[in-house]
Amino acid sequence: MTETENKHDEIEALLAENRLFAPPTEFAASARVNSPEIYAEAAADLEGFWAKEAAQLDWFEPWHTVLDWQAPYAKWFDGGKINVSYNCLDRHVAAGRGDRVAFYWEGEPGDTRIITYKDLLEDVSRCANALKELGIQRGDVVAIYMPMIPELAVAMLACARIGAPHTVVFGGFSSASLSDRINDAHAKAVITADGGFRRGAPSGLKVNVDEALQTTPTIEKVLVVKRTGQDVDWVEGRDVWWHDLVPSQPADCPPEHMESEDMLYLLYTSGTTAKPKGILHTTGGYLTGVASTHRLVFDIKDDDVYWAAADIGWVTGHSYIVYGPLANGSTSVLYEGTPDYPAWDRWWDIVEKYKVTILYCAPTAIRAHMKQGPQFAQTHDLSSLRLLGSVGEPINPEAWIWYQKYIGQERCPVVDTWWQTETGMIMISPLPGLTVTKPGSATTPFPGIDADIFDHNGDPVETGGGYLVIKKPWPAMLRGIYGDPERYERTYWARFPGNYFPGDGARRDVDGYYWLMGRVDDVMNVSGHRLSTTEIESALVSHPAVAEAAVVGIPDDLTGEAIFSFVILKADVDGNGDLGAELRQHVGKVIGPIARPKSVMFTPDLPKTRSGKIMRRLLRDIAQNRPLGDTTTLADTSVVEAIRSSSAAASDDE
Ligand code: 7RM
Repeated sequence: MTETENKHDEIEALLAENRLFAPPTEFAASARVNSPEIYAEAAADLEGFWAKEAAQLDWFEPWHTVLDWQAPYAKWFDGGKINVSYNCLDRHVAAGRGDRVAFYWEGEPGDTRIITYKDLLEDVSRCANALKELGIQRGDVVAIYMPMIPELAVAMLACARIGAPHTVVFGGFSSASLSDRINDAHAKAVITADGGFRRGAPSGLKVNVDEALQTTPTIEKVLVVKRTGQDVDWVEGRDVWWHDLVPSQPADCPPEHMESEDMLYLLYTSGTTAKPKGILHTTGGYLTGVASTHRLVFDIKDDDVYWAAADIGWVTGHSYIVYGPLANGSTSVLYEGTPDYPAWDRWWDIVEKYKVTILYCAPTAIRAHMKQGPQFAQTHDLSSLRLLGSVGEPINPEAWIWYQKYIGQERCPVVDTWWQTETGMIMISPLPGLTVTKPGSATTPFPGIDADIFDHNGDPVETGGGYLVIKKPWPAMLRGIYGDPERYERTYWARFPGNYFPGDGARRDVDGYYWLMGRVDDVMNVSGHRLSTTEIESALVSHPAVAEAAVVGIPDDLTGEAIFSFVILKADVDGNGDLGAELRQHVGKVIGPIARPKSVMFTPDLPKTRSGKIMRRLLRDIAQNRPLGDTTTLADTSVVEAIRSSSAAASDDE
């Protein structure tokens, strides 16, 4: 029996990927984890496992209870007192590692700064003192709306130092999104900049803050970094220049002794409805989870130069640019700009220049590089790289292979890491010295993570497709949706009571590997078959002409729903002739006739969030010629018009 035959309501698994990649012998030999006992040990004593991980941090006072679980509310390391900024900075300096580089920062225009742990501790302490002078106290929420400059990390750590939860809002979001988030969080101050650089041009941030603050009664102060030098409006008594206030502060600020369960930050995710959810993360468990996963998934060693090419305004930046790497005393690259400025080799230039050893990025970026072709990477020395990571979406097998071949030069393991804003930390991922990887699979749950796949009744699916669930609490899990416990319980815990439901579909293969299949809200129902977006998109991307693809279901008289596909071709391919028909055939051949798209539309671009997630909701609107719904989290609003004016869809005429 195949994996799909016993299903009536779950998600069908169609794509078969048989390539296997064992960890290179040399890599495995010196890896932090190269034997499998860690999984059994963690499973046998989950609390003991996480307590051991937590003990690698410095606590002012020990916890009395590892885990207090009153579903769906967890307390980790209750009674413990800890400070995140102390763990990320002071303890490394105290251990004689103050001269280690924390960040090699590179601005988009090419300006650079090298920041050691000692520098960072002093900058953070000054900023913390400045915040206090502005009236910010322990428990006050601070909104941060900044470009990718070192002051962004400094601001987050300064908040953590004085116990003021932060909420970072993407620099790309509109003033309306900013004011919504400020109001929901009752933020008391904003830290921002005059503007930031994007593709060579300064783009304003302060101007959006001014606009947002028309409707935010709780904001008292605005601290402004000068980055671009552009003109800004100024409100006396409210607005303060960073350079006037921060550098003159004392470089010493004692860290607050926080409760393990005190709030560290809120991060808003848009979800399916318009009102964003304030995902609440706390202190001791979160830091334990991100430090542990960062160390083990990325096999972090002292001489690594680690680069998460992501935005700090995304949870990936919180956990794996700021908190995880700094807790581990790592040396990181921090880059302000886009991968294509001034040319498509910018990333590879950075890898060569700083001798980056570990690169972590999103499939959307990999596919964008794939679209341009490997020649940009081939003109640079990438021999320093030893490990590659992926995050944010399912990575299509072809993109995985391209990444492994052209960037990893067939030498580097690839870790495809599944997790969410809500999980705070990586949940499903290979351990690079141990796991035999399969392109397109996030492989198996991290030690101490009890994941499963359920059918619609909540019964486990041994092999085949269904709903991904997490059955036991983990230390970096969200503690709620800020101000809305009812929504927290309904969104994550009502579908399978007692189990966390992340909203993703997944399938498990005969080896127990997990294959993420996209959001269950995007599942299409074609003639009674429930099909995931991921597999059909991967089938399209496996055609040599295709760089990227997105599919959505649209109503169809005959089949209930029909598959409508949007396809971005590789840079050197011409989409004329019968390519649309050929692509439909191709999908039919690779995964079966039921999955063959009814329509193929060639498009120059796709609507995405800033972290690269395709906004299929908008694609459904476009496919059906409807007016667009909410577009506030769209990274680039011109994309939709570009798609609408592109070539008419090639349609199935059968
Ligand atoms: C880290 C992040 C979360 C959603 C999640 C998935 C998708 C993320 C992967 C993935 C397949 C992956 N946080 N997702 N990583 N799907 N494989 N490796 O992205 O809150 O912004 O998004 O992203 O659908 O639920 S997030």
